[in-house]
Amino acid sequence: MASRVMWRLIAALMLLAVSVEAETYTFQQGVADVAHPELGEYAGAHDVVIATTTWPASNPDRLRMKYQSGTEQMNTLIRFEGLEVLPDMPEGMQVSSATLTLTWQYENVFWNGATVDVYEALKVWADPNATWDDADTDAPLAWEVAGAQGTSDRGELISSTYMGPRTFSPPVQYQDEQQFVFPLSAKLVQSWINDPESNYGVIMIMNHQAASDVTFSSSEDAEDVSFRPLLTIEVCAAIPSDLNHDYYVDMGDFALLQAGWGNTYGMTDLAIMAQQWLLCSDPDNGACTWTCP
Ligand SMILES: [Ca+2]
Ligand SMILES: [Ca+2]
Repeated sequence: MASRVMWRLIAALMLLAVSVEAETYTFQQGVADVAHPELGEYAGAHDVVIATTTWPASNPDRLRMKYQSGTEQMNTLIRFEGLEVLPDMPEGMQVSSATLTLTWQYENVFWNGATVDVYEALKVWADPNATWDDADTDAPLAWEVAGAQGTSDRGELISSTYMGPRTFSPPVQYQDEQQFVFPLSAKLVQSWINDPESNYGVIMIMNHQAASDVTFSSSEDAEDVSFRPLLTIEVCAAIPSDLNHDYYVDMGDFALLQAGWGNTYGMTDLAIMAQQWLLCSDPDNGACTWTCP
């Protein structure tokens, strides 16, 4: 029985493998995606550091996340506009993964290893006029909680990334031009493509469990455009049982399957749906390991 289910799953995957192909797109300020030159040179990146000090104003070419209880804090806001330039996705295709790559630049050395938390930003923030207290000093529009830390300022935690150890003795440092990859939410990035008006980007905050400080190139870094923040989007077929493409396998998909049994969705095996339902009713479940064919 188990082997029969497995065989059907393999057959379903093989069918998908021949019918669709994954596609990867990159967005970096002033750079054209070599795999998709038709999209042209990208110019939609915005980033700004909001801080309890005046550091950001004199360092527009840097992004920084810092937490030091009672003294200094810095959070970074990043937004990639214009993602609707992506070609219309064929039926059944959607963003399957997205990451943000940042390039390390020396600023401080002798700190603890850093953990950077990424949240969805929920307010329209201005570049470069966002500050620690205001999303936009011109509007004016204040953050609910200074530092964009209120529930109307930021959404759910998207990812929490430990960047590795740093110690004074023995001296272990992050290296100049070392790249760090921060996972984003595929569902969120898909929403930026479908509804550009809802794209407020993300806010990156040093995890408050431990004081630490990290510095990266911003989209204004003129030294080398390849140091600038890089958004990578992978597009491929949705989880086969996610019939309504909302990144969950749940009752909504089952209802669609019932209504269109045997013809509308090409999904006629309840065993496959049940297996994917168990794993993927919560897309943040690490066991929901659907990957592009
Ligand atoms: Ca900037
Ligand atoms: Ca679904």
